[in-house]
Amino acid sequence: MDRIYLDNNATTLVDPKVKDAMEPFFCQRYGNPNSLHGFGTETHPYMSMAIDRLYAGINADEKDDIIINSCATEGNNTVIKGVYFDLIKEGKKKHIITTQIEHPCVRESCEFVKKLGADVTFLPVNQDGVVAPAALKEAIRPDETALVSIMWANNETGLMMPIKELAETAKAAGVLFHTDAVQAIGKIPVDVSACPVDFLTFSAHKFHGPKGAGGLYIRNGLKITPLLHGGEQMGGRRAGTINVAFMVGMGIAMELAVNGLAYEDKEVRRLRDKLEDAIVGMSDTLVIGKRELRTPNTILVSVRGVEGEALIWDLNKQGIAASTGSACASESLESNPTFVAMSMDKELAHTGIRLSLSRFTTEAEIDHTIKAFKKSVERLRGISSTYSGPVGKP
Ligand code: 7TS
Repeated sequence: MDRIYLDNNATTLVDPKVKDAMEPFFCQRYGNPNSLHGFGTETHPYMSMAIDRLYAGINADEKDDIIINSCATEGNNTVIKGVYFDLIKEGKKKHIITTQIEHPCVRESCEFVKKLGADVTFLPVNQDGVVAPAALKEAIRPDETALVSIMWANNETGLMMPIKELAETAKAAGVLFHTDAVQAIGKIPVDVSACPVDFLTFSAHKFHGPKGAGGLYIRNGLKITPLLHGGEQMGGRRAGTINVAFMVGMGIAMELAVNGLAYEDKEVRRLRDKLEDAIVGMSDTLVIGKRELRTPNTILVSVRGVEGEALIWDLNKQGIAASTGSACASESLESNPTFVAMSMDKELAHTGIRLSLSRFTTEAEIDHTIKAFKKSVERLRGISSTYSGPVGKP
């Protein structure tokens, strides 16, 4: 076996069908869509098809907007800074609620607007590792809260938040609701018509599309100050020449991802559970979060006596790619708010590794990973001075 990729929450392989669909837009249909000549106008039907696929993928209404941008980091920055400029700077409202478990692009955007004068609450998660609607309800200040921003699924644990209830809680109080759905699209159904979110961000490279392409869904009629000023692209909501190739690729990737949801729920879940059962069957290992509360592809596991980083390096030597959590967060899992909140065995939950599968992961790869994982843990425990055998045994 050559190499095995189990870091799909960081990024994914571009589906060959997506790559093929993008190909003509580099050297043949490369016109600027805003140009009036044929090179420009011939791109328009392809852009419409792409946007239709994105609308269908999240079940958006035609009155809603989807702004094509460069990544989820851009979408999340746009919402938080846009709301700051629209509602907070003018002194109408001043409060934003987010959580302690958001991706750094949400967390740091909130820290940024906090420095400019916004008041930000970072909600903790409960013992299941999720944000409880009751906690959100309590944190909302009806006359002051401008925005709630809560991720749909966490990138490190795979834990899914009760987004519908959270969005309903915010809407009942008349507060705007944003969700970072990067780790939900292609893993679980995402339907904006069934869930009253105002803003939703996604990123193509997390569902087998190209890196550098993302989308920001905005519910009907909502105005938001743009992050990028310039040309009139995206109806004046996001300036910059449209990357037609990536937009087309993202559209196809969305369609394939949504068509693959049943496979994800059945087959990817079966392979994930097989790997997880084998890991949990080893002594002194802990998987974070109840299975039924997690996306079907993710495992965050902690192994007593073994540093996460050491395990990653050892697996890497065996050709297996895993991660210590988010590639964007350098802090150790010791300070991961989910671990802290779940108040589990602190020594065991001290450090961990994330294994994330995709629809391209095969059974043979999982079987190989199970053997390699056991080998790595035995080797590393053999050289660890802190591990002295399973707890509870002499
Ligand atoms: N939001 C979430 C929930 C993410 O998981 C990521 C990337 C982003 C936003 C940023 O997306 P981008 O489109 O700007 O790249 N998360 C990770 C990760 O877990 N490991 O590496 C990147």
